[in-house]
Amino acid sequence: MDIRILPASASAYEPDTYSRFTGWRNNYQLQNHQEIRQMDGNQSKTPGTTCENAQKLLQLEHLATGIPRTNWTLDEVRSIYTAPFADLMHAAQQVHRQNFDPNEVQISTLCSVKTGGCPEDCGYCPQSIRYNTDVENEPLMELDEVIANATVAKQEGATRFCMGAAWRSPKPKQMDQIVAMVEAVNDLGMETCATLGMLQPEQAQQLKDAGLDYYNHNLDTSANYYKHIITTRTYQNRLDTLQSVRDAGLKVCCGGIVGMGEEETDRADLLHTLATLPEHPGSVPINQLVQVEGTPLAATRTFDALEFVRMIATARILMPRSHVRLSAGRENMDDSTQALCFLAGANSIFYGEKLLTTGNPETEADRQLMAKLGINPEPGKANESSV
Ligand code: SAM
Ligand code: DTB
Ligand code: SF4
Repeated sequence: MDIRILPASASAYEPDTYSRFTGWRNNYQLQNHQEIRQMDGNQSKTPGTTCENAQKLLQLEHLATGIPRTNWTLDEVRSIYTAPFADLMHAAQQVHRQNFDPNEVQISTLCSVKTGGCPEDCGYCPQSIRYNTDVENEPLMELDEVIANATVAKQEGATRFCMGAAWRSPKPKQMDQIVAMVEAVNDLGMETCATLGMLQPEQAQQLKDAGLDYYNHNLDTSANYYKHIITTRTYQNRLDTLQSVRDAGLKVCCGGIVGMGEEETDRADLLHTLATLPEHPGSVPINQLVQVEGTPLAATRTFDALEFVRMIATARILMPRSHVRLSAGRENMDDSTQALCFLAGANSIFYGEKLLTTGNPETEADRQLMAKLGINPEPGKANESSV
């Protein structure tokens, strides 16, 4: 039986192809069963496989090409996110293998170079001055201490060092100090990443000139849900910073957080926004909320592990050449969940026993997990061939 279901003229990218799909969880139900009827009649059904199943699979494979595109429709994102789990995983793995070695994971280590006392009101964050958490405010870290931390991180196997500061945005003097840190970490042969809050175009340029590789600035959640999480800066502020970062020629690291009480539609919206930026972010961190006592989101309902895996798999399909980072929240995930995330296409982690202020799995536990899964660290720029 010939199961070419889409008419030859129908491209995966034409909205018409998808307007026939309805609903959210029922997104695969055809409004028009014409093609199914054409295929039906028990001519040559594979045992256990209905024509409708074949339709679903073809639909997903049509979307999961492994070739980057930035014109995804929200319906497409939703239909990927809500696909039957096995189909979603299969498609994500195909895309992953097309673009990456599936047994390699990029290793980043975080360092909080300026901790606590932040004036912003991000509802998830233990570093906001507005919430009563155990985080102690600290001044900007001395350059020597940053170099010492980066040296240890490198010895432990990290190839990227990410410096985080609890700022709304950096001031000129602080920029000079950060520039010195970036230059010093670069000299160690590590990739550098910084996350310092909002940036003006000239600040992004200054970081680029210092040799910074990546700038992390997350969208955090959907544009709609955002107002429930942060009021002191807008979604547009975040998009503007990302624009400045891109314009300066820095690589973008941008993702979000799940488990903040948002709906499934918000997660799809966030992924849609990320995947339709003018360029896909080079790194896409998917964080699971780390609930910290004293923050407004401390008692949010527990997030379902398989939803997290869906998030990773959908990000992998939508942004096939980006590193998708299984980011904060690993301490609360068992080995099986993490393994599923790697199968779904996650290929980056934060390594080291601390994130910025909260815990991360012990390095020995991570080593054992990677050994059990046969995962190797992705070589960093120090190991790149100069030929
Ligand atoms: N202050 C800068 C900013 O917000 O842009 C940089 C540091 S901030 C801590 C970086 C990111 O960490 C946030 O955008 C958020 O996505 C993530 N983050 C912070 N607290 C978190 C938590 N409790 N759980 C998960 N992710 C968190
Ligand atoms: C990202 O997406 N997650 C990291 C990094 N980028 C800066 C931060 C996670 C922070 C978790 C809470 C904490 O440790 O303070
Ligand atoms: Fe400040 Fe960043 Fe925390 Fe928001 S996420 S409160 S901006 S440190």
